[in-house]
Amino acid sequence: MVDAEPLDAVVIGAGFAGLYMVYRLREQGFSVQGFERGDGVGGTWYWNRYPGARCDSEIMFYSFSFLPDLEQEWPLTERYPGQPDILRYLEEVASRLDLRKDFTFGAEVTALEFDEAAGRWTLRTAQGHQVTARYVVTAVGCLSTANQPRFPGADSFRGLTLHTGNWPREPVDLAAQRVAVIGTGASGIQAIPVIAERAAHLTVFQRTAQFTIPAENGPLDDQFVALWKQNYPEWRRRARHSPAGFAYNPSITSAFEVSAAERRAAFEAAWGAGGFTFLSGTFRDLALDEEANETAADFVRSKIDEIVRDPEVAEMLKPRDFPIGTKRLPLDTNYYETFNRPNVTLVDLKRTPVEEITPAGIRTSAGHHDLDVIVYATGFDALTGPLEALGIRGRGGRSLRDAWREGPRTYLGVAVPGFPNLFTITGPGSPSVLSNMPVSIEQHVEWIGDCLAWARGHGAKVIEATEQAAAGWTDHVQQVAGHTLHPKAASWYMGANIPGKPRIFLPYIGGVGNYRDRCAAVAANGYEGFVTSGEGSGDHGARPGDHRAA
Ligand code: NA7
Repeated sequence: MVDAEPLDAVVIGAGFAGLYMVYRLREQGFSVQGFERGDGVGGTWYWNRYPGARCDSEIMFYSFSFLPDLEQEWPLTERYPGQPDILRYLEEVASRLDLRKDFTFGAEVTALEFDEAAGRWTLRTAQGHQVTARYVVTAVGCLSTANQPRFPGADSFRGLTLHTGNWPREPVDLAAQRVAVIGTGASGIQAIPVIAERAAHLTVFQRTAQFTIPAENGPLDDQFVALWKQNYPEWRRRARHSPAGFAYNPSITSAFEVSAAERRAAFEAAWGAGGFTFLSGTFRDLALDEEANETAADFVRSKIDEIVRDPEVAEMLKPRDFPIGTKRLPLDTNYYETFNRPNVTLVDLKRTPVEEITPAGIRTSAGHHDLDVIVYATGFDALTGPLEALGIRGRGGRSLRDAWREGPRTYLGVAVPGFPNLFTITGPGSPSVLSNMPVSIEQHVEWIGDCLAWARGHGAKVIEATEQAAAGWTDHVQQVAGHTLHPKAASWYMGANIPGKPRIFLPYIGGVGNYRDRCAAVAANGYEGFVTSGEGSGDHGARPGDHRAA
């Protein structure tokens, strides 16, 4: 399957990012083809079909802002949209914009090689497609390469083995089954209460206890929805210029400006209201000051004591290894409550580690658990994993994996020196997973679209971030993270969940609004930090920033 027609651009992925990028480039008159390994659109929401899968962003913010008609028509049913709703939304977007014809589905990209003489990329898939394109835009998501631990004997298990991030499309019947869930991150915390209701018995294998905050999910009031829809443009504007892509005001009060009783009352109110504002909306120093952070952590531990009836189980569930919020804070529905059920057992893997998987279950140092199903809720090789899996080779045949051996080096999280004409939507070094994704995705898609239009307008065939710009940005990303408590946790933000992965803070924590301004300034200054050349490699690097955007 060799496509002889050279393209202007290829886009990899058909989630929020890939759908909008293909649409945008098509509208701008570029010839563009999307490649997607799944058999349909959806990205994250195509793969994560596990029981209880739901978005932790509120539904009002979790959609595109560039489709005003759909924005008005789409029902805002529950506070947090479930996986089936989001998938339906993206399918509707694909239909309305007639996007499926521009994608090749069931096509897993395994090689992307840059031809320096031609200034073009060649893309190959495992299924035998081959195309060339001037530009590559990756829209592969930040959490799409599953982390699959290799326990001894794992292949011998006779029951069903599943991963939350790669859940089958056909319904999985867990009724009357003895189920294990390994992992208590955001996915495990969503899945555990729902699986517990269906399974005969559920054993939860916990390595690190997690803080979680009630989601307080539920139907949205009609009047609230009507008012929200009337004011949508203003909500969207505020989200774009906010710290995390939501239109809420962060607190300006320190945890120590109030009395202990007032502090507790503030946490109690936020716990009752549900959602991420438990941290950002209560006190301004929870992410910055260990003592302040500890007041919130203590509050959650006290809630665990209130909710969980068995004191020994409550103790096992209390997180003590990291400041609250430095690992992604999950939102839950009845998570701690689930451990009061008679059909649920909690196993602490730090005390009694897994020794092996057997044909009949899991053996820990304390004994054997008989099982029919093992669910790995063990997360992802975040941010860098999905990009490194594409087999990207840039100038001099250098692989991206090699270039990032000591951690990702990017300019604005959107471009990589040595890899010309390659753009990474929500790549490492951008707000990405620390933000409401559709807001960050729209900003990247629009910025990349403008950049390619500018390059075309200026006759540039090759555009590439400079080493210097990437070094400056990469240092800045680490510096900003260093002002927070985040580097103190062994989190996937730090690459700590993957053995051998460098410990570097991967996303940009400087805020969505600030980041947007920075990107806009780069564009306004003639794509400062990029170099362009007219044809192939001929005059590479000849014209750094000598154009001004129209
Ligand atoms: P996470 O947040 O990475 O959670 C994975 C969980 O699996 C976490 O509790 C890990 O424990 C545990 N884990 C990972 N490897 C192992 C091994 N080898 N043995 C036992 N336990 C293990 O992934 P999620 O899918 O829950 O969430 C990812 C993001 O998706 C989420 O933050 C949202 O943004 C959406 P650990 O804490 O590392 O000790």
